Amino acid sequence: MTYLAKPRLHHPSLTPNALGYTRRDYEGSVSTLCAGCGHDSISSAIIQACYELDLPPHRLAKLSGIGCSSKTPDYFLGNSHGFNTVHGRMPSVLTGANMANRELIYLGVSGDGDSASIGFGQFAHAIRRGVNMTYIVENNGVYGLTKGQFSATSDKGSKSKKGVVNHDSAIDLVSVALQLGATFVARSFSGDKAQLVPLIKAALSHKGAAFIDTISPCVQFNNHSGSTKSYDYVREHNESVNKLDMVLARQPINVDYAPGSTVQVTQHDGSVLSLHKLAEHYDPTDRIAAMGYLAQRQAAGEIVTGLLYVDPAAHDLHEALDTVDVPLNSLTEKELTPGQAALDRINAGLR
Ligand SMILES: Cc1ncc(C[n+]2csc(CCOP(=O)(O)OP(=O)(O)O)c2C)c(N)n1
Ligand code: SF4
Ligand SMILES: [Mg+2]
Repeated sequence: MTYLAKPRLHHPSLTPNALGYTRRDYEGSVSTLCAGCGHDSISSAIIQACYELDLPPHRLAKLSGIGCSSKTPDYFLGNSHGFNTVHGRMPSVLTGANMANRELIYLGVSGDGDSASIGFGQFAHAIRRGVNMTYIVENNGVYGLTKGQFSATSDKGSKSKKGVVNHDSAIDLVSVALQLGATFVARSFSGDKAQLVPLIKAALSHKGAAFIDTISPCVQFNNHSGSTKSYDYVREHNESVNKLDMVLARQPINVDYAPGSTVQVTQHDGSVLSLHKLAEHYDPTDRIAAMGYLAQRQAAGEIVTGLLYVDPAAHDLHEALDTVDVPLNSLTEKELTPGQAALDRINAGLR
């Protein structure tokens, strides 16, 4: 048996959401990850976010690659569509699924090895194309599943569990996502649920490529004193740029305006992101400034977290390609074979 199903018991005190589902309905099977693994906390944040957003589980599609992180979709959203793809290939499968059926909500879950090493090209192209998805990297700086080798996000100078020093420069996926044109870019920490849950809710409501780099300590191989992805290191160097509240479009929207300290960002679906500034002068709608700020704080040894950039008027790949408004499998023979006159018109347009 490769997984353990959870008993279908609902505690009577669990509160149902607007759809009548409890948090339990968004869970998956029992996790087989190491006790204390950051990835389990991210699964829990995903469950909480989907429950709070009242998302119908059958409208979600979760996709992943290979790795401990990529195993996690088995541990949440047990009633949603799922596809555990090949190592580093999740982005292209997600892009294809999204092109075929634009009505589902796409959640890509990956690891730093999966996205910054073998799948770096796949990651880059899905982001630059603006695929409408939430893309979460569970970033522990190692290949956890294959026993702790450095990944491409391991910081230069950081040490392995056995004391080996990493001499290669790290790829910072947040900086790469900003440079490639992602329209929602955030970084968080698996140990900070108060920050992570609203970020996931906002990303799931965003139309376009939403990327969340989540530092997620690997307790087995990368939670020691020489690591820059350990619980202690991240807690000591975490610098949050803002505190996020997410107000759903279907609720009456009354947000508190605190002049000079709160930014309101309305997304395409009408939901409002209320960002309370913690870092002075930080503007999450200025992409170039965000890139400069990140580089500056990184040089000072800080790990910047929070919503780093959002473009509220983002466009996605379907708009760029001007695709039909409905899933491809709902097209009838009449639409798929419009006849000789339509073909003649197309041919004439190409001459
Ligand atoms: C094509 C291919 N190459 C290599 C592997 C071996 N492999 C499996 S998981 C993995 C790395 C996983 O690291 P990461 O994505 O960071 O996930 P983590 O386990 O750390 O969560 C590797 C190299 C594989 N399964 N397939
Ligand atoms: S090996 Fe590391 S990443 Fe994998 S389950 Fe254990 S703690 Fe998590
Ligand atoms: Mg990893």
